[in-house]
Amino acid sequence: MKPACLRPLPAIGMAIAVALSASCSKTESGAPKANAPVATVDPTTAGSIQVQVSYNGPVPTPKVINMNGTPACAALHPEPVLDPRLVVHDGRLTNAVVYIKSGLGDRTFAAPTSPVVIDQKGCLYDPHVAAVMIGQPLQFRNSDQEAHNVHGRPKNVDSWNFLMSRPGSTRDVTFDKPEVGIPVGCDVHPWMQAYASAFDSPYFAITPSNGTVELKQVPPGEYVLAVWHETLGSLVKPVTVAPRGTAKVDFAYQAPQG
Ligand SMILES: [Cu+2]
Repeated sequence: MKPACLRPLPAIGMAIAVALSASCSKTESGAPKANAPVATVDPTTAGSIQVQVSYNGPVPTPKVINMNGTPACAALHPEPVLDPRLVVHDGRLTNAVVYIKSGLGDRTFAAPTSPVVIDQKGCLYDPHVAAVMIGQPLQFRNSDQEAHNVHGRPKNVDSWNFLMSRPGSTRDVTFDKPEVGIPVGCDVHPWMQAYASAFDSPYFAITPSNGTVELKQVPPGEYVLAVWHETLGSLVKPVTVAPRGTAKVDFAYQAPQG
């Protein structure tokens, strides 16, 4: 564990800490297996995994987010904004993170250089759930006039916390280890919550409203596939990808009892 690169400010009227060092704009860089050769996937044998994530049971009526504590935020939303923590359409779950949990062995994969963006817009995170590869920038953008701080609270990688007060500003975070479901929040506006994940392979996807994703260009092999959701937790299943084959995996979460 590298030392945290962020230093708390003395109390300035709100319980936030702000990164003081420019070097902290990227918390970490580089992959832990940087010396290992990057895997090449043979396109003539690669297969795919089609995944459907379902939610069985009654879906609670989403709550309306109350922004009245910050009138400037509330004024941006003439229509009610619904809590995004459990979104189900026709029994399919949105914002579930599907990924290969194990089975890739020692393969290492090159990370895309293009960032994945989480925008702060209307005092909300867009998207609510995002994922990158290790070494790929996760870019926070502030499209609001309102100042936000971005506070990541991971378990394994270094935490981060910085203030974004300038409209249009961006700031990148990168990861040197995988971690799933890192809570990200704004301490100024407590309803602002997002989740970030970092993976050491490109085999991950976040379910859209139809609850269905496809992991492509997967080498033939036996894997453990996992899905994570912020309120429902994790499920795992084994899956075998045959050469040029398409494996299908259905995950089904059950509605919590009571
Ligand atoms: Cu905020």
